[in-house]
Amino acid sequence: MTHALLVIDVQNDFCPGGALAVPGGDEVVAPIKAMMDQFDAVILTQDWHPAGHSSFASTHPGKSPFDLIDMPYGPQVLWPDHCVQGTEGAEFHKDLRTDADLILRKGFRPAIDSYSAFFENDRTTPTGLEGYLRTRGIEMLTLVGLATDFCVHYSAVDAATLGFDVTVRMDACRAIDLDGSLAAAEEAMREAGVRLV
Ligand code: VGL
Ligand code: ZN
Repeated sequence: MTHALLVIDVQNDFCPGGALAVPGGDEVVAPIKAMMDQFDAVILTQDWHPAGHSSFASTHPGKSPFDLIDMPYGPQVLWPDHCVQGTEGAEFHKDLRTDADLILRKGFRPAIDSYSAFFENDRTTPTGLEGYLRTRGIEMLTLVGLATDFCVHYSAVDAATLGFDVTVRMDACRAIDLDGSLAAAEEAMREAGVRLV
């Protein structure tokens, strides 16, 4: 079976010193580097927002980072400005290997956030990744990266729901952990049939 490594959002803004730093975010780089040669394909995702993106608290007067708002597609956490297209914060961590087959950018539509590498947060707009994987004959996915409880979580659940065989390597992931979001994410991933190792 063709097995791909899907590396989620290992970008400067999610590493210590970044705008939306995930505790220990840079610790995933070394294990990911060591794993990359063991797969038939490697795909990197890159969170890639235009300035003034609707997921940024700064776009909504009176709102603060980590507030929850209602968007036309449902509730949305507001974030500090992060991964703005073309900025240093949106670049991959300098030690991440970028010799991947595909770099998939997501979150570029101003009005919709996109945690998952498969569907945006309206849960219906596809990113095109499913078609890429299927046309390459990829049936198994191992996920690593940032953050466990947001982009890794939603990507893993969508992949399993779409019928891929999905494993999350927890040792190569780190979480934001807002109000129990890590425990909830682990529960949701297990329920969807994702293997957590
Ligand atoms: C992410 C929040 C906002 C992530 C991206 O990569 O988990 N989280 N944008
Ligand atoms: Zn984002």
